[in-house]
Amino acid sequence: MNQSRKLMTLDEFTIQELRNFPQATGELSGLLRSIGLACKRINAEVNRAGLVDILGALGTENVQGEEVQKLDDFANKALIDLLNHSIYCAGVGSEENDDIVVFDDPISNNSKYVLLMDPLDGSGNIDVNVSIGTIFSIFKRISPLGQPVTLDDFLQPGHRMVAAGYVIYGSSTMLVYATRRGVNGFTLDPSVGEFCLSHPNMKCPPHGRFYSANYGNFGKYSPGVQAYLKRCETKTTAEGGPYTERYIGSMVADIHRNLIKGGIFMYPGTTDRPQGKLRLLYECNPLAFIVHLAGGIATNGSIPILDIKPVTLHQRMPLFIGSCGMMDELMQCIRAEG
Ligand code: AHM
Repeated sequence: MNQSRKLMTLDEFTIQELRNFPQATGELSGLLRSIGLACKRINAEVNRAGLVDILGALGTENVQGEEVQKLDDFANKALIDLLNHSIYCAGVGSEENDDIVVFDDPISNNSKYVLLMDPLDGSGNIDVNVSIGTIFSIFKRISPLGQPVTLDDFLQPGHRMVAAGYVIYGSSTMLVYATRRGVNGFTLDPSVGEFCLSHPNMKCPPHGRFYSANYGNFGKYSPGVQAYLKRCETKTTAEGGPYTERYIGSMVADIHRNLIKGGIFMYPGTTDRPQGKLRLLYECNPLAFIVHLAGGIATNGSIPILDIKPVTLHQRMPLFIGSCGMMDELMQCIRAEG
């Protein structure tokens, strides 16, 4: 490794981006910095999770009726507290809160942006040391400045998103951040505590060999989805080799791998859960934005995820997302088989 190579930190990167936009106020960069700081705190807790009494369930249920893990709760509070004390965000919608959290003070009411987040995705994996992640998306409010934000500011279709990202707490900790200018990945350097640009201008390969689905649900998938999965079992990839099934059950990790190596991830509707499991606002939308900006595709099986107008904060949506060539093949199967 070339030791003299200068790694650009997340702060340096956002400042450099600002230089290209003299009219920018710096609010979005400030918001990203706050998210980065909160995620460093979450990372520290995730890394210590086996050592302190923070593993396991808190004993309460979130609005989805799922058990809240202690780390989920910590991550949710860390992000909301930090954003509340910053001056860059007018309110937050979180998977862990029933309603939006409005930062109703004179400075926050003049912030342009609202944030939606899944503070700790894949939390069912916390106890077993599998990679988990924080997912977020940023929208410009549609309500007038100077007032508290309203629910409508959060229920905007994904194509209006300004930025989105995720942090994966894995073998290394990485922040992947997308704006309309592209997708960039920053790896946390623990020696200096900074996210450093390690994956500039990320592109999702058009083809890949990984397909990720929960096979336990196979019998409950639609004929089109079953046909595609059978196709992956029997046909060869665009490069000629076999497809490989990889499903971690932690979508940030599954999608991160497929984004870098090429692949497809799906959480389809099932006969007993036609809308699937994943939340449109906290999981599908931000990952769809990132993958789309990297050249991939994300749909609910019939329309692009980013075109869906949300109806409620916590609504669920089937998700098919990944390399454009593989997504085309999937859509052919869905069209042919239903
Ligand atoms: P969570 O928000 O409770 O963590 O659930 C979301 C996770 C995704 O990360 C993952 O892809 C999916 O649930 C796995 O679900 P399943 O175990 O049903 O395959």
